[in-house]
Amino acid sequence: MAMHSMNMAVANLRSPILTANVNSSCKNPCFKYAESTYIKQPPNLFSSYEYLDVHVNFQANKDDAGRDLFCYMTDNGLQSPTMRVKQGEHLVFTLTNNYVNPNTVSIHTNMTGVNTTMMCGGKKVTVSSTNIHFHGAHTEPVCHGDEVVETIVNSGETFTYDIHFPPSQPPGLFWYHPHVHGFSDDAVKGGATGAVVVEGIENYVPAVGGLPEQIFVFRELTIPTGSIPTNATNVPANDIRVNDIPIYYPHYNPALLEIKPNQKQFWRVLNSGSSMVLNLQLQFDGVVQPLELVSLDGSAVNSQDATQMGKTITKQNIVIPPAGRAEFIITGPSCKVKEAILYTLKVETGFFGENDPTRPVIKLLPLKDAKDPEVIIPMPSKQIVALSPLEELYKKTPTKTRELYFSFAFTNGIEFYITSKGATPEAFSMRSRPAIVTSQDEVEDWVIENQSAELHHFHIHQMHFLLLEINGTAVSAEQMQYRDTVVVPAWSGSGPYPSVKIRIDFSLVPAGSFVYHCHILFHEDNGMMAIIKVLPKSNSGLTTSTSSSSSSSNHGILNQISTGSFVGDVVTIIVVGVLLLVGVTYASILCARKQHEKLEKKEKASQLSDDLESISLDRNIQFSLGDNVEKAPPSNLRANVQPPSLVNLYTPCENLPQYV
Ligand SMILES: [Cu+2]
Repeated sequence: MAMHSMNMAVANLRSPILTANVNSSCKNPCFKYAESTYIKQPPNLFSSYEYLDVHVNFQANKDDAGRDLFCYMTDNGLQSPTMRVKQGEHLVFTLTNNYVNPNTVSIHTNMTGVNTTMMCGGKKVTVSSTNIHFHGAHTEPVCHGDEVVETIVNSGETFTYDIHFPPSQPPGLFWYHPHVHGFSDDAVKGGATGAVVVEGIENYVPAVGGLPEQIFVFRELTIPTGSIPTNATNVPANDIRVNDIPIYYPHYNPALLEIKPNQKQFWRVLNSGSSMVLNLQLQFDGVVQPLELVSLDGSAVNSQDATQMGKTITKQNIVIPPAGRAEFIITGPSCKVKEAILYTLKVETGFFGENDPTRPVIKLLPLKDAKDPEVIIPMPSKQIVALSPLEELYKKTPTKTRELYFSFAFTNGIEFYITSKGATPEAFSMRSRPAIVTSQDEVEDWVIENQSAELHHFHIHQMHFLLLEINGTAVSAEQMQYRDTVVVPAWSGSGPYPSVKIRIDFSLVPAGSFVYHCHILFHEDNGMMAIIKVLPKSNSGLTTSTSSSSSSSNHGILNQISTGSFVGDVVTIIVVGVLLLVGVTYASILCARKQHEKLEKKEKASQLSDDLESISLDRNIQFSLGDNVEKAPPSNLRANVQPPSLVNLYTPCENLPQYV
């Protein structure tokens, strides 16, 4: 971190952007803590003089169970730090890609026919390519900004992002992660995620002023196939880890959190999994505790209505889709509470959806001498009564309505789509042109339907949108919040398709091209993404398209053969039939595909070059560092042996349990 001036930042960006600078100094990359250990906060990096200037390495590793792990590490060994900036400030994020993969020479098939002269950074996409998306930032989708389609950072290369959070950026919890089409699922599931905090939420929701802050970054961890007993039931799609403490199936020993008795804390939860849905509930001795919801997706609740601004919403459980965030106030257990547990409850994901069962994730231990977290939220410096300019969008009249839908088909194995009604479904590729063109003149309502029996999670870059309806019914005042990611429920196989209706004020959105997609990243990698192009305000003389006419020549041709309602009905019937017939096949294909990918990776791993051998040497010292870094592989924990738990040594409010 360094003091920075605007000129220095600009000069930095004008210097050569790609250098052969593989930093091999990152030791112990992508470590995990042992299960049932105390939660530590991710390291914090704070802005200074309007800039946060960081150098971060994209690192890869494998654990002893053979899982691919990915993470970000600073040169001095901070793993996946939280970037803390204020409204109006810059995050200057220099990324070095240290991921070496023997398959690097093979170019992603999506690149065929791509005009690489238009690309920013690397000119090819391989399995070791990476880049960064700053999720939820209201910033420009340009080269060196928050642009994910044409920006590629290949192995050994260094690239600098300058992310300007505008003064109107809602303060709250955001995050960063790789977003290379075709490879985002593995990287995010492997753990390459970190939090971004835009400071100042206390001025919007004064109730958080003075509270200790806990950031919880939830990630996934694949379950090695061979470790699951043959008679196992209710196996989750993935294990969960919170702040890099794993919670392994089947015993689900939660991570431990020490907290002063009855203490109020401000919890900021990021679901950075690539597919899991969290459904958080806090229970003390089986009694559900209130969660005072402060913010969703980094936007204070009740921002849509100046008369309610600053008021929290009392919830018994909070659903957080992959990529979503929830910030809320909890009150810690008293000394009389014997068991205080934060659970994630089972989520209905649809017939084809993954299994996200009920699991304990954090056990709260009231301790009189509990240490406070590093960050205490400041007291409000001013009371802001409306989150300008997002306020009162619900009162505006939309200038345009669009209809989109999620679907999939067994093309090229399996493809996933997000399609504007009337257009032909098309899996996203690096060649894709904008599917929607609009302008900053428009206020648009989008109805997004789910025509498949698995839920999807709609996300659009560079903005927040307002949730208006679910399944054609206006949502309650409590649900009508600004978000950047929203669940679109699964279709049951009969009846109307589930849908959500959202409103976007494009006058508040940066001009340029960016993407919208499902945030189940396996779906995104396999096509469920499209580009929207936002033109500047109308005095430029440019025109915009409607939902049934796109500026893209491809889409224009497809629209000429768009279907009518009768054909639409026939298609619906066919879709129903296909869904019923191929349900089991679909699941088998997914399993087989995953299995095949794992085998491929195993084969490739056996061809590792000297580069990877050196990484392997690093790995040998990985588990000797740190008090609670995981030393034993988790595979033995799948057996019917309950590992020892620190909790057995614990007496509420008296003794601080020691590590064993
Ligand atoms: Cu999806």
